[in-house]
Amino acid sequence: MLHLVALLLHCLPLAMGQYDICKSWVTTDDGPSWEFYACQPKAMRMKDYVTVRVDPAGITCGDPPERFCTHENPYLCSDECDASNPDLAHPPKLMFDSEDEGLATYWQSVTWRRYPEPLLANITLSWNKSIELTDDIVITFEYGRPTIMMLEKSLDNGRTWHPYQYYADDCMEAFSMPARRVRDLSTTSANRVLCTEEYSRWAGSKKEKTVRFEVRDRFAIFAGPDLKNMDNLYTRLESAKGLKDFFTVTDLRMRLLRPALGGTYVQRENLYKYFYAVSNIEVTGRCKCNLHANLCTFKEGSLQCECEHNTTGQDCGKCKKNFRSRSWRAGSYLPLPNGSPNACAAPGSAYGNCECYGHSNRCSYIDFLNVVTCVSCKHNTRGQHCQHCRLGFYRNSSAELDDENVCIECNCNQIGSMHDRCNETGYCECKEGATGPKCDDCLPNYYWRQGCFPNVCDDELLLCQNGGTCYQNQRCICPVGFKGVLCQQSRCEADKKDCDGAPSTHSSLSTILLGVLALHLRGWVDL
Ligand SMILES: *[C@@H]1O[C@H](CO)[C@@H](O)[C@H](O)[C@H]1NC(C)=O
Ligand SMILES: *[C@@H]1O[C@H](CO)[C@@H](O)[C@H](O)[C@H]1NC(C)=O
Ligand SMILES: *[C@@H]1O[C@H](CO)[C@@H](O)[C@H](O)[C@H]1NC(C)=O
Ligand SMILES: *[C@@H]1O[C@H](CO)[C@@H](O)[C@H](O)[C@H]1NC(C)=O
Ligand SMILES: *[C@@H]1O[C@H](CO)[C@@H](O)[C@H](O)[C@H]1NC(C)=O
Ligand SMILES: [Ca+2]
Repeated sequence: MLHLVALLLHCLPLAMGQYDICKSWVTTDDGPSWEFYACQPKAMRMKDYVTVRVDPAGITCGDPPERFCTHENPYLCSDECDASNPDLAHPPKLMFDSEDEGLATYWQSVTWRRYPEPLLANITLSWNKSIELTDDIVITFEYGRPTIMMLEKSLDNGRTWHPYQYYADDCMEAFSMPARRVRDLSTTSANRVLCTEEYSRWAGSKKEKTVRFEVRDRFAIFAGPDLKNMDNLYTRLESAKGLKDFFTVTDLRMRLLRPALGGTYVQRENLYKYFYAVSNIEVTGRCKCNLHANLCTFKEGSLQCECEHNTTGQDCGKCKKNFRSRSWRAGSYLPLPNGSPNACAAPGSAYGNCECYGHSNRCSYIDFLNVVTCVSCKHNTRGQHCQHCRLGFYRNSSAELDDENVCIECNCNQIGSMHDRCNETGYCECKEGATGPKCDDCLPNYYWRQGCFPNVCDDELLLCQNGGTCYQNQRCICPVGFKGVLCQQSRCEADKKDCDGAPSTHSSLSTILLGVLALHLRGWVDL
């Protein structure tokens, strides 16, 4: 029978909203203990933690000062951008400030004075932390939205980039893609990268200011129009491959490819009205903590999960030291409503001190040795604690003991080496004449031919004699009349009968005839 306290605490996670507590103290028949749940931090305004970079250099207006005008007032070009004057400057940070006074503050680019050369700008946002988007990305443009732009994302702190969404007033012309709307996607295409024309057409710069990346519309495919059925979304996030990752980013990049044109063609005589101006970039999301943390704090310039469940790392992506008797796993939203914590195994459970560095999740007690040992070590490890490398592998010196890459295959050359074991630095043991870490090279004065063999001839010590030439260190090609490994032997000495130098006076007619016949045959064969 459960005590009332337990019942009350059980209801707590639901009352407070889903997945926002990691553990609670419950009392059962066996006495009080902790109960653990899958948990995640609250969604936050991510623009407060971002670093921004605008490319190329010199794309921000005001250096030197420049005049510009608007599509609404194209012949009154009295506005000025001046980087040296705080009142007239438009630096990138104005895309992330809070506009308390209600007055729009914005980053602004130089004008399109170099037309027809394209006016290109990249705005790159970096968090140095995996973020899970929970609401739409909303980019607000003053003075008109770009006619062509692209949104890209990175999942690895900017090392690789992937298209996220394409935006154009004519998708076919700009990207050779048909125009689609997120609202028309289905459960199987919810993570499709598409081109939309919804945010690029001219509708007056005051009326339509925002460009969106629609996270809510994609969630709604599973959770219904008002996101009422979040359980269904969470179930899908666990089961549909790639769906969670689709909403995860470490960096975002807006590639602005063509500015607003005011609904007509580019007017070359007035290029001061073409530029980009962004007043706000709203990114709402939560730290990705693999369902092992409900807090995420800003420390030393970076977001960091406050990991529970005896996990650690920026994303709670591994088990704490001494809690590695089981492989690390992310928490799961399932089963509903509390999910599974998939906590790292704590000491005190069955074989508390069985450390396997994450290479095994099973320990066994060996009676006659009185030791607990890891069973079926993975990642090419072996040993009581999976702390050694299997034969034919060596220790990766730049990897921790709990790294999946801790053991590297020796890769000894099968022919050149004695066996496929190697020493701690990856060196194989070579047969005679072979060398190199993997024994796939030959020592000087050896040549490679299914193994290393000593040179028969070379240009220094083992010289072919009597005008013979050395062929690939393997043999001497001897001139007519000589033979032997180094052509050191005259055929005359070896076989007095067909000695070229001194033709025999006793040669009979038949030998001559045979010779002629031989020449004829050779000629015939050559033909
Ligand atoms: C913008 O970033 C892309 C890569 O994502 C790069 O190819 C392009 O050259 C950049 N453009 C500018 C103007 O820096
Ligand atoms: C990124 O975050 C990691 C982990 O918090 C930190 O060690 C590193 O210094 C950060 N890098 C930058 C460029 O801020
Ligand atoms: C984590 O380890 C602590 C001991 O340091 C233990 O009290 C706690 O129950 C463990 N948590 C989980 C989820 O295993
Ligand atoms: C050694 O380990 C590091 C860290 O995990 C990894 O990046 C590297 O690829 C490993 N080296 C090899 C040869 O596997
Ligand atoms: C491994 O073998 C190589 C070549 O024989 C040698 O230079 C190296 O010192 C050896 N490393 C160790 C750790 O024994
Ligand atoms: Ca602003």
